[in-house]
Amino acid sequence: MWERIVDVINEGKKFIITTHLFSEGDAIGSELALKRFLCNLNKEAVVVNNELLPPVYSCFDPDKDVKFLKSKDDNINLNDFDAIFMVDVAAWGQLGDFADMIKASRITKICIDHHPTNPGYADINVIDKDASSAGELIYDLITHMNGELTLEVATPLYLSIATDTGWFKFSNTSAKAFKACSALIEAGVKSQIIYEKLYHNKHVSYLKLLNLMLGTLSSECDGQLVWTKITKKMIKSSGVEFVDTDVIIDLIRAVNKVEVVVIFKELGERKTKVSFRSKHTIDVSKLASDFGGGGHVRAAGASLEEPIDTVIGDVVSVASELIEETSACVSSGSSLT
Ligand SMILES: [Mn+2]
Repeated sequence: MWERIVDVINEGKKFIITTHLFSEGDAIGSELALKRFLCNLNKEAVVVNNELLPPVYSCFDPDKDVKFLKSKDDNINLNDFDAIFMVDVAAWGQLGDFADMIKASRITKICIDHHPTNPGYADINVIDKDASSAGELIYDLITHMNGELTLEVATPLYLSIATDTGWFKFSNTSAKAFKACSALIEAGVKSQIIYEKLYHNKHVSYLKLLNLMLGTLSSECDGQLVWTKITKKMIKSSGVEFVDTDVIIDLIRAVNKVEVVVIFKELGERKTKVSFRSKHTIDVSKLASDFGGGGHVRAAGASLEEPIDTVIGDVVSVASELIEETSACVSSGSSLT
């Protein structure tokens, strides 16, 4: 599966790496690990994203390796590079306007991803929907090439796998993911410190936002569908700088009847981000793709050019319909055996 990519790496000198908008642990971990691995092979590699690094991840990037596409200091000419790696990117649309630049260039386009909705849009595609994370695939590539698992490479790989499996809680928590993490811990990764940096770092303003979000909690379908929203006003009045929705998603998911959790985030007057999570029966990647997004069976998202309340109305009605259809013919998949 890696032959073509190994050839590109061996024959090339200069590489560029990028990932999707709204980047998170898997996206950032994968690109940092790949960059450091390529540099260990004495290649030149730069990470360029179409957005700034979310501040919670800056401790994983002490040398400021992640560059911002629109920064005035770095002038990126894609034709200067041998190949671009797009990691954890399921579709061109997830790259924003960077996609047009990449498509218009002569550069060899490589996609390494694990989203089942990925159509294989690049010149070379390694898409493994059974991989827990893009980071697990980068781990595979590195071990396939007998690369060294230095701590600088291992730490972002662990960040990828741990965050994309919800710290080994989700259905993608596999024996392979644990094997990779076992090797990463042997390489010196400090799991507890990574967890604390990510989740025990919140300001008290975050609890204020959580309180406001819980105040907007609503449900449908006898409590199987629960949603909440984050408006710009709520962010401003609570004073938070970085909104981490994982905590609220986990809180809602802890309620026994809940099957689908939806979080609506207002990004602008006519711009709304929707995050979907499900527990057992609903394929939220299908739900997300109905609204122009995509993702996984249990975690997916979409961005819409509509005001938040319009989006809430549309999404809740489609999701309710799907839940009602599904619960009529499927029993819960929560059996232990
Ligand atoms: Mn991922």
